[in-house]
Amino acid sequence: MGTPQRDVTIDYTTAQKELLIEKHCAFLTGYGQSHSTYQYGVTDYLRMSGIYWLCTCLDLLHSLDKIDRNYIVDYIQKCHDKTTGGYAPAPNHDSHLLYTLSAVQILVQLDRVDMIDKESLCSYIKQLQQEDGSFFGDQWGEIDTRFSFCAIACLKLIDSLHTVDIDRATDFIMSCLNFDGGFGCIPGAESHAGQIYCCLGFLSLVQRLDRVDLSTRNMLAWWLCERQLENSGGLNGRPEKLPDVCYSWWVLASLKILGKLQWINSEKLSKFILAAQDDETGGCADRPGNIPDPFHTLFGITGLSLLKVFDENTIKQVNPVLCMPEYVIQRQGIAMQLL
Ligand code: GRG
Ligand code: ZN
Repeated sequence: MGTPQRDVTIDYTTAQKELLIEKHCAFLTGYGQSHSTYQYGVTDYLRMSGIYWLCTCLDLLHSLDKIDRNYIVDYIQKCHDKTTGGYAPAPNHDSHLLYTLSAVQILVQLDRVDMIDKESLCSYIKQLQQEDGSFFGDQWGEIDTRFSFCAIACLKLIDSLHTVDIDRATDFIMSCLNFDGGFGCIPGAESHAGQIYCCLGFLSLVQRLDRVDLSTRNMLAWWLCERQLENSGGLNGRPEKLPDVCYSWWVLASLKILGKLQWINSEKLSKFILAAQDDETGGCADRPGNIPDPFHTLFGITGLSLLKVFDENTIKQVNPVLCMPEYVIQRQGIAMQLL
């Protein structure tokens, strides 16, 4: 017997079916400007990633001209921690690999790599690597395959992969592979679609997808496509969980890396994503009817981009590994492995 499914019921006869581009752009730009709101005040601990979500989504929607580039570049400089070489989510916060990746992604996207002090960034990342190849997220020592991905993605974006021990880092990722074909955050931890994206993304960037053998790849692709729920068409992140728009990214990007995107029912999933748009405020929520936010708006749009349900004049092509517009990756001449 398969695992039971939990799902939500959506009335697709009345659900939103059109892509609300103008409203999403207004929602995203408004989010970046509403500095006096409670929401803004309580989210400074992740602001750098918030800016990355906004910029990437606006760029994919052909609206990057709506942001104040100088303000953003200036903000990123204020978050640079000269002591460690990394970036913090907000000025006077501690640097962390998660926000370092977001800062590097934004600077690359805005074509301002000249603002990056490569040497100090590389030494920051290098000193976070451990004996077993894993990476601390910051000075406090949490280990997670997310941080391995962040370290390698940052280095790849500045053409400095050689800075760390790639073989050991790859061995650590492989030690997080589970019997079901999925990956967890540390060895022995449960498979989760977000961690699977990080591990496959890592292997793609270091061009070592050969470390996952053919039968494991198939098992993993099965596990991933079983995330699609019968009733709503949305994807969950692991068995028995509810569907959530952000898994349209974590699951689809993973399937794209494995060359198995066609194992998902694209029509049902795109209906679910479109239904999760808020037709009053703009933006996407995790599920239809919930409150929208920039995180789920980005991953709804990137999911639709991978599914190619709209043409490139509507949503630009997204890179499945770095979650940045594909034209930026091409401009930088960054190569990665896709099966
Ligand atoms: C460049 C896109 C990009 C990412 C950088 C931070 C990172 C690398 C990846 C995060 C991967 C990850 C773990 C995503 C999952 C996020 C999420 C929805 C977590 C919620 O998990 P639960 O267990 O929710 O609270 P469920 O859906 O299982 O109920
Ligand atoms: Zn989510």
